[in-house]
Amino acid sequence: MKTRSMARALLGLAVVAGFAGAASAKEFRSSDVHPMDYPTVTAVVQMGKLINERTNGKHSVKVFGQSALGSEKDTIEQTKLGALDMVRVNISAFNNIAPETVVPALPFVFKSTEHMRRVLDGPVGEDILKALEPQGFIGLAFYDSGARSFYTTKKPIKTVADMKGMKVRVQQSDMWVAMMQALGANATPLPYAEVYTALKTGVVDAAENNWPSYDSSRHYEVAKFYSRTEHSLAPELLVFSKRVWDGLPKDEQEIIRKAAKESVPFMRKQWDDRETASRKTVEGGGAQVISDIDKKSFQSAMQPVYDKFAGDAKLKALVKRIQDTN
Ligand code: GTR
Repeated sequence: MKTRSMARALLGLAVVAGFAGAASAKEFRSSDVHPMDYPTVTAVVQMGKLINERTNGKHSVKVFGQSALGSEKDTIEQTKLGALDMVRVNISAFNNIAPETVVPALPFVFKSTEHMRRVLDGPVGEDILKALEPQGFIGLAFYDSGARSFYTTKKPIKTVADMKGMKVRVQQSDMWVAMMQALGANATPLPYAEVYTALKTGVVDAAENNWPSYDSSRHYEVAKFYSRTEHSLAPELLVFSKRVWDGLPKDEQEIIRKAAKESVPFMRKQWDDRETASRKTVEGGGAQVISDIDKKSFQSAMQPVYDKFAGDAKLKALVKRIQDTN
């Protein structure tokens, strides 16, 4: 009898602690589509270490990689509901949720990696992160994702004309679908984890990504022509569930925000090394790199995408602020 009432009292305490949220220690769960050694994953692990130190061991972060918790689209949904605490995705996965996120994914919007970093580290970046809040997310940080280029299974792409009628896998974003239409190709939106099989079985003829993803996903084994179109520098994005966030005390929110920002230079260092290493791996693994690309032909085909997805005054202004950043 005594033990039972004690157990009941303990259970009551646990419930109260659960509701209080803020009072209880937590292992924040974060999702990623990449393997555990990928720079987006190691950066979030690093951020978790900082959080753990600075909350004196109270909170920690556990990253689930390799799409173990689901696709980017699904894990964003879970994060909104608070079933997941954090998610690291490419910004394109947010395109259909918050229109401001379309802007940094737009083709050829940045002049260089340095330009992209300066823009996202500044007020434009902050405004885009803030635009996520009404949708249920706290935007914590942007990570690098390098330049995305097309890779194909049958024949290399050199000019826009080569893309005519090609079936191209894209991320689950209407803007990306429109981009393929503008290039004369047919877009097939698919979760990342399904791309290898889609390329292998001929469901698609092409996909596009940066060096590290082309390498770690082993897409280079099934699509060996890598054409350096470098059409988008769409960055990576790390967000926290607003639902979970609102239950945390201010000082802990600050610790999380700061740790996320501090993980950015850590990530960039790893990213730069990884781009070089991945390029070596894919070339060693038989990929044929095509550098002689008519980039102008790609760039000039993109106007309809800008008109449709960055046509209103607010987004046009955001594009202009990017172009005006040195
Ligand atoms: C990668 C990115 C992933 C995912 C993937 C894709 O570059 O890091 O988050 O968006 O591309 O193409 O689905």
